[in-house]
This record gives sequence, C-alpha cells and structure tokens, in this order.
Amino acid sequence: MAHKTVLRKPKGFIDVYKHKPGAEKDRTHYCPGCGHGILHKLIAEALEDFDIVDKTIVISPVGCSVFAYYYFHTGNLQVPHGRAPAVATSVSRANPDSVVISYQGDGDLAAIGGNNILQAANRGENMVVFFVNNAIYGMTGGQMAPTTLEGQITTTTPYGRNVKTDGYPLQMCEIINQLTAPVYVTRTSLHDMPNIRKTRAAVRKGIKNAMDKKGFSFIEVLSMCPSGWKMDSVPAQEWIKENMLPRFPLSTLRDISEDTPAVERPVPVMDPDEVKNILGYGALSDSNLTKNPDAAFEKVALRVAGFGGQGIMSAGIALANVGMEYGYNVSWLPSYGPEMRGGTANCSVKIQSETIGASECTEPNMLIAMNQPSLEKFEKIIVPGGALIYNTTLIDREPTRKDVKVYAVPITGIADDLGDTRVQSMVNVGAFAAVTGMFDPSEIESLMSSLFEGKPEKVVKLNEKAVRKGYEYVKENFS
Ligand SMILES: Cc1ncc(C[n+]2csc(CCOP(=O)(O)OP(=O)(O)O)c2C)c(N)n1
Ligand code: SF4
Ligand SMILES: [Mg+2]
Repeated sequence: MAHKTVLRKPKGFIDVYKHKPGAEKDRTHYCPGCGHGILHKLIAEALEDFDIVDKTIVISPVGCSVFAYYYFHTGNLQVPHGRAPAVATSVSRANPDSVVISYQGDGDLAAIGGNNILQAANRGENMVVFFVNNAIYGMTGGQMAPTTLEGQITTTTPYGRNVKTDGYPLQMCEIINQLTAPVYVTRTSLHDMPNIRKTRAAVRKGIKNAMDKKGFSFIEVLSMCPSGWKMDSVPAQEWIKENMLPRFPLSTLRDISEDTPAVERPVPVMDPDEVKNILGYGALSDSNLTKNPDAAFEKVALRVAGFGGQGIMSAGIALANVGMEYGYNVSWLPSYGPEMRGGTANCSVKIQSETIGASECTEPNMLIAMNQPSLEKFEKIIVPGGALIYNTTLIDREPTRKDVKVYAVPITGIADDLGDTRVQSMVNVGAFAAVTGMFDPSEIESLMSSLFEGKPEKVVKLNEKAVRKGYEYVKENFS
C-alpha cells in the first residue's frame, strides 16, 4: 500500500514558535534524536484530531520539556519542579471541562515530585500524565535520576549506579498501579516505529480518558536522551531496547477506563458558620465586635518586618486574629530569613471583606518596620497613599517616601517602659488600630480576653496595656 507523507504541523502546535528566543522559530530546542519531540508530535496530532486544542491545558514543570509552552497551541502553565500534578489538580478542578495534561520527566516526577504524583494519582484526579523516562536528568547535563539503571554511568555515578549506595531504579508504573484510583496505567517506548505506534495509541487513550473525565491516566514513555547518554541517535534507540526494556517492561498494567464512569466530585460547600459549629468553635461567631464602618483601610495589605526575635510573626498573627474577630477574611504569610533570632524576618497580613487571593503583600498599603534594614527594603514597595509605621527606638534615619503617611513610633521603647520588650508586638497592634480605625479603646478589653483566652490574668493585662499604649501614642502624636 502506498503511503503519503504529509509534511505539515499538526494544529496542536503553534505555527511559528514565537516565544522561543533566537532566530530559529520553526524548530524545537530538543537535541537531535531526543524522544521529547516525538512525544510532543503524537500529543499535538491527537489534540487536533479530537478537536480539543482550545480546551487543553498543558502543564510542564522543570526538565528539558520546561519550554513545552513554546510549542503547544493550548493553554500552558510552566510550574515549579515536580509540582505539575498539584497545579494540574487545581486547574482540572476549577475547569472541569478542560483537558489537563501533566507532562513530566523522570527526575521531575520520580524525584522531587515523587509525593506530588502519588497524591494526585491516589485522588484519581482528572488528568493525563505523560511521564518521559529517559533514565537521566537530561536538562542539567546527565545526572542520575531515580530511574537510572543499575550500573549506568552518569555524571553523578561515574562508576555506575550502585544499588548499595543509590538504591534501585524506581518503576513508577508499578508503584502507581498499587493505588486504587488510577484508571489507566501503561508503559510504552519510542525506540522504534512499532513502539511509536503503540505510544500513539496510548497517548490517544489517555487524552480520551481526560476528555471523558474518567480520572487519572498514567502513561510512562521510555525515551531517548542521546546527549545525556553521550551517544548518537541510533545507538540510543538500541540502548533502550537492550538496557531499559528488561528493567521497564512494556505493558498496560491497568485499563479500567471503559467500565469507569465519569468522575463526579461533590460541589465544594463553604458555610463558615456550619464549619465552626461542626468543629465546636461556635463561640467565635458570638463575638460582639463589629466592623468599624469608618475604618480608614477597609482592605489592609500589611507587611510587618524586622529582626527575628522582635515579635514580627506574633504581631502579624495577632493582627490577623484581630481582623478575624471583627469578621474580616484574613491571611498571614511568614517569610523567615536564613537565621531565626537575630536574622531578618517579615510577614504579610491581609485583612479584608472580599475573598483573599494571593496572600503575599507585594504591594502593601501599610508597613510596620521594626528595624533599619526592613525600612530600607520595604519602604519602596508601599503603594502611594499608604501608611508607614516605623520603630524610632531602633531606626535613626527618616523614611524617604513623601507620598505615604508616616507614623514615627518608639515601639520597642514603649514595650520596654512596660517592663517587657516582648509586648512590642502588641504595641504594634495598638498603633495599627489607631492608624486604620479598626477598633477603638473601648473594645480593647473584650478583644484581649478573646485573643488571650485561657492565659493568666497578668499576661492578658500586660498585653492590653501594650495595645492601649500603642494606640494612644499614635492618637496623641498624629491626629
Ligand atoms: C527546585 C529545583 N531543583 C533543581 C533544579 C535543577 N533541575 C533542572 S531540570 C532537573 C532535572 C530534570 O530531569 P528530568 O525531569 O528527568 O527531565 P529531562 O530533562 O531528563 O527531560 C533539575 C534537577 C531546578 N530547576 N529546580
Ligand atoms: S538533553 Fe536529553 S532530554 Fe534534553 S533535549 Fe537533549 S536529548 Fe532530549
Ligand atoms: Mg529525564
């Protein structure tokens, strides 16, 4: 039978790879003889044939396929090393009608992302995973991967992988097949035409499963890495046959997709009052504290920054808790320096009526700077019109910003005068309340008894005093 060769790119690929740097916009960055290019083509053809280019999202983490987004004409996400299954989970759950592809190498999936893939597989997430097993870290120059063969020479196993020191090659299909949820688990190879054809069929089956919402499909593809293996292309194909197949036998370990109904997940319910009741936190909803309609910042995006040991994290947590007491949505995100005590630390706090998206405050409307390095680092990112409280006990230079409201407060000094430097975090709470109008002094007592519930009376009173002092200082000096 005569065969017709059609030289055209499948529509699953972008016509001209415009995101790829350099002049060669019509070819991939993969080495000659690399398996990634073949697998890409099988996927791109299937996307065209199933007419799902527009509803497919390809997620590629780190590895030689990191630039998959140069090529696929789909939605694309490039994500941190090993994390594609976690991101694919959220994409697939948020967009149940999309076709989600997680495309991962063996270093990525079986090493740094080992737990991610197991959890996604175990939950039966609706996605198809292409696991490119080339027995090596290709992108970084040929180090040992979890799937590197016994005796295989890599840059990190120059005497060959020794199971006594490096363990055995991980057989990911066999591991995934131990789980209950996956519907399709198969291993194919790209080392010759018959096997490329079988891979083509597996690619289509996995993608079809994702289209039909059948759950989790796992397709391991043995793939050539001539550069990492330091071989020419043809010997690399032979190398798979002779060395990889005995350790990674080709077979379909599971296929229950036909008999599996489409995954239907319960619609997420979030009724805060019901949750509090179930968890026995009913009392919290009885708070008699109400939002102050005159609050200056209805939407607080705050950074608290200073030395580790200065109560930076505690101040942030206390403020988030205050916000919660008043019925706001809150978030608190710590960022520690390399050391704890004595090093630098900061946290982001969001307090707002609306739902919170990202919890890091990259553009804070308020900064509490407890030491000079923090003032220098974060002063510049406050949004114009925002507020800056800085600790004059430890900072002797004036802030440079003229377009934010500045509150110079001897925070550490006020705490010292109360006999305990540790309460500087609560001095911050008081100063914050005076600046934002979130609460007034008449509410401090009930707020403190709620925040410090179960703590000795002496502690509650000292903290109450610190809040009051911080509040009064700002009101007396800046009204
Ligand atoms: C968090 C993190 N750790 C390590 C690296 C370095 N790194 C880049 S690619 C890679 C391994 C990729 O190997 P594999 O997943 O097998 O993909 P291949 O290149 O072989 O297709 C590593 C360790 C990184 N980029 N990020
Ligand atoms: S290093 Fe290996 S995996 Fe990476 S592009 Fe080259 S051949 Fe392919
Ligand atoms: Mg690899």
